[in-house]
Amino acid sequence: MINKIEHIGIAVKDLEAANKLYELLLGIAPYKEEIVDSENVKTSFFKTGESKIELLEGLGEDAISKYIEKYGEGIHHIAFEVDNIYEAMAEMKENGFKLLMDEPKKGADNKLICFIHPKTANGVLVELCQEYQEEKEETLVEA
Ligand code: CMX
Repeated sequence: MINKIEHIGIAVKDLEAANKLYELLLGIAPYKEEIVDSENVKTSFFKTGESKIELLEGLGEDAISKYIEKYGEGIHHIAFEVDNIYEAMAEMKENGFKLLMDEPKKGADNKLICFIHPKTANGVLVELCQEYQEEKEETLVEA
């Protein structure tokens, strides 16, 4: 059901400063920076081998800012990759996990995502994610 840990999400106060730090730590630059409008966060992604790190800065009235206010900077969530998020959500629900949404939504880095409440996962915010490619509209070109 779960393929692997897809990424670890880290809440940071200042994304640009954290990018520089992680560039030094990992010896690589982020492969992507992205604003996720639906979550009101700014993110960057690093890939080292099989593993990914997502840095997240809140843009105001968002989950990351709230988290940092309470706990300070640090590990915010662990994301697990699944092949079929709808099946995974149904199975998790059946097994007693509280899902934070009824339908998956589009997250950063071309993913369909759903979160599991940390109180039902030993205090860890869990993200389920499935690779998602936006279907490109075909442009019909008259011959
Ligand atoms: N990890 C562990 N515990 C967390 C947590 C986290 N990341 N965030 C909040 N909590 C704790 C709260 O401190 C609170 O603990 P106490 O009851 O002991 O005080 C508890 O979980 C539940 O808190 P809540 O009042 O029910 O909910 P909050 O308003 O604190 O929101 C959460 C928590 C997880 C429901 C909310 O942050 C959420 O919906 N998260 C999903 C969306 C998200 O995190 N988006 C940002 C990332 C987007 C991305 O990856 O692109």
